[in-house]
Amino acid sequence: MLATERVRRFAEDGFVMSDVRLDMTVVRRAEAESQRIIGDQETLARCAPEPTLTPYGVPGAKRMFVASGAYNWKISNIRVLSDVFWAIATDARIAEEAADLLRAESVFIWKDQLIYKPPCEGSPTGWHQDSHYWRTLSDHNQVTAWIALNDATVRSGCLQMVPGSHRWGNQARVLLHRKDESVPDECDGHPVTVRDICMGVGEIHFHHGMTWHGARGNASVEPLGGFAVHFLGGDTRISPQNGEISVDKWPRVADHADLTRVWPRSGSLSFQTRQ
Ligand SMILES: O=C(O)CCC(=O)C(=O)O
Ligand code: NI
Repeated sequence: MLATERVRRFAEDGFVMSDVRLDMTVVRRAEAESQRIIGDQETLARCAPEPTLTPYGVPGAKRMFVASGAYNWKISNIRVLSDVFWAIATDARIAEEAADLLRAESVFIWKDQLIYKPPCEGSPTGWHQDSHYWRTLSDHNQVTAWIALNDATVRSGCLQMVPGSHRWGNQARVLLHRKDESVPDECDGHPVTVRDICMGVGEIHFHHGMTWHGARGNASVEPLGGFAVHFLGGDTRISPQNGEISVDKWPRVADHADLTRVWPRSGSLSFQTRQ
């Protein structure tokens, strides 16, 4: 897809497929790394218990029991635990596409996370907007690249997106208080439709920080791994502390020493805080 066509579709729908597809050798290595880390008590002991709240490059791990006795896993910032994931998260081809979509001069990694759903009963992911959780950021111009480490189908736990929903503002109030896994039929006069995003192994899909999305559960006989990298532009500002009100005085992402710049590229990117 031409860059202009990708940007146009992203602006309209709030999501779009990437032209990049990872090599099978890289995907297989990432899968093996997922299994290694999930099974390594020593590494897990160094992870914070609540992944969504971890700052910058701090790894976090959370497991959620499913009825079969297996676990759904979320490992955040797995790139600092694994050079295989580091290489994928900083892949220049993905970063360049993210720069187009963010319309940003420079692109940084905000967070990453591995989502792992065991076979047969891996639980669904509820409807949400990623940027709603990132309250210390001055804007909602973020983009997530979701990379399929296995075939992601309706049966195995593919992503689901609501086209156009990135333009409807923060609807966390609507999304997070629903009793079931459904979305409302309409939102402020906009009809709500749901699209399943079926992907082959190694394929990459982008969604905007405000796009309504969730994911199906895994009812297939294989595990489902997804690696999500959340990107933001260098001009976004980060609040140094909760309650700070002077956005102008907040440091720009580009001035933060702790965040890894992935675009534009200058030389090689070394590990930031490899643990
Ligand atoms: O893969 C999933 O279950 C959810 C992924 C997600 O919410 C994201 O990548 O932002
Ligand atoms: Ni999400």
